[in-house]
Amino acid sequence: LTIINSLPKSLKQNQLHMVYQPKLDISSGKCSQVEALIRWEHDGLGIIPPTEFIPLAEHTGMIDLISKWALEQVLQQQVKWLQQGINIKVAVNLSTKDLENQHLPIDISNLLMQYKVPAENLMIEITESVLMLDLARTIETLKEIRELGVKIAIDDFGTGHSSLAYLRHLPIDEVKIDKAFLDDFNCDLQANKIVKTSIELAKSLGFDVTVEGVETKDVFDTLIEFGTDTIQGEYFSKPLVATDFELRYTQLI
Ligand code: G
Ligand code: G
Ligand code: MN
Ligand code: NA
Repeated sequence: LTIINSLPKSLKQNQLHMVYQPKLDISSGKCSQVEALIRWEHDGLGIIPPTEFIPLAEHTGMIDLISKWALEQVLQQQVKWLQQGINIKVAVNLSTKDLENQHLPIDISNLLMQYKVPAENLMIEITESVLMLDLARTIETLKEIRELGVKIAIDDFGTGHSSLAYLRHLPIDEVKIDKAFLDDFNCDLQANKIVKTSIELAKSLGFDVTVEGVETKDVFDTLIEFGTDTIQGEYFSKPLVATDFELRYTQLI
């Protein structure tokens, strides 16, 4: 718990930054989206992975601070990119805790106006654990965010307890199939079938599909055959700091 106590100070001292992982649109063969992933370089402790501090932040209520920082960081970056002619959608990971905050839609709306970034350039990623909240209220909150023009993705799909049958009730745009399914992709026919079926079902429900964690050409080729819209993973690009992304982007468009 002590590391999380130093978070406000670390934020002030700019010890947190975002990296951006490009996503490849299969139909255009281009990069039109990136996912923002938070990094904390603590001056005493070195790099603290988000899998360590995000749960602590959720537990202590400090997630509000992180999520607000993350949204502002991404919108500031968008302002710079739009000025450079880089017009892409950026996805931000929010916590299930954020969805419990009834002010979230108005907060997002205010930030979009403050930075003058088009709503469609922003995507929110939430995990399927949002389904454990009050469903009616969650749907209402997601609807309000989506009415702003912001896109919504369900992240890590397949790791929780829900099914696509549940997702059909949610006002979302995209399903991101968890990288865990790719672990034994080639040697495990069952894992392979789950991914294929998930892609087909998600698409038949009208959602875009991203598969994440794609590391090899074999998996990449198979996923294209399965009909995924977008792929994300080290085969295409690892997460990059903003300036590296800018260099890479000119090669990607
Ligand atoms: O980038 P990496 O693989 O280390 O991310 C690990 C986990 O941390 C992922 O589940 C990712 O969704 C989460 N994560 C990364 N950045 C953020 C962020 O800005 N906010 C939240 N809430 N989670 C994040
Ligand atoms: O938000 P989400 O849980 O989807 O977080 C994505 C995580 O996956 C990040 O921590 C990111 O660093 C990681 N990641 C990105 N590309 C790859 C990949 O090709 N393989 C693996 N194993 N992890 C990846
Ligand atoms: Mn994510
Ligand atoms: Na994931």
